[in-house]
Amino acid sequence: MGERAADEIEAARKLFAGPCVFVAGAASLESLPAIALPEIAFAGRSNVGKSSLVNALTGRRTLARTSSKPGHTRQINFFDLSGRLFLVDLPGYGFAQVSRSMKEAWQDLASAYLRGRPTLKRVCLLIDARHGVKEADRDTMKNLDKAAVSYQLVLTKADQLKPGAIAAAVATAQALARHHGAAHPEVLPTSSQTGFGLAELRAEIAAVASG
Ligand SMILES: Nc1nc2c(ncn2[C@@H]2O[C@H](COP(=O)(O)OP(=O)(O)O)[C@@H](O)[C@H]2O)c(=O)[nH]1
Ligand SMILES: [Mg+2]
Repeated sequence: MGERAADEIEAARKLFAGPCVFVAGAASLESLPAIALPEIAFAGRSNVGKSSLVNALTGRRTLARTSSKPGHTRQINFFDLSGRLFLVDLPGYGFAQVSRSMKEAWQDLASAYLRGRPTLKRVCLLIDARHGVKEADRDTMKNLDKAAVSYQLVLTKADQLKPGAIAAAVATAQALARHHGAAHPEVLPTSSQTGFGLAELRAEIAAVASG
């Protein structure tokens, strides 16, 4: 499995080369944009590379703000890709540098969005390829299973590993995904820095959004 046809790769490349505009930054459920397009959300621990991946997928350097400071993205950011889908950059979890109450407020928002958004087609659950699935990721996986929200594990920062270690990290994550009801069986390794794996992830997102 996993081999994408060349025409799917090319169609996805074109889609992601199209216009991508910031729609809204929602800090509360009331300020979410109206339901309009299929949505693909990016979730994961703070600093895992969510904003970098949204930028790299769309070939923009500064669309989603990136930061070396964990916990930087404090709202849910929506980007309209070519009028075809919304890319959704979620606040990270597991950060240590904010107060407990702020942390809970952000997480409540993210989990309410994940559980209750009818147009949400897929969550890309980002995992640092060097660190693998952590406790907080397992909690998120369980919650997504429970809410029956389709998700796929996406390994980030693969440029930091040798090819053999990437393959091993993918295998480990895939073995785990098999035990989770709502998890896609295939795990995609990526690097926002080198572009590794981005064509395949674009094709997966394009297929899910149009399906
Ligand atoms: N080596 C490497 N570093 C990355 C990659 N993607 C993101 N980073 C770095 O990881 C840090 C956090 O990235 P960011 O996108 O802000 O993470 P977020 O908190 O999940 O949105 C930044 O210092 C990025 O430069 C990658 O593919 N490779
Ligand atoms: Mg971010």
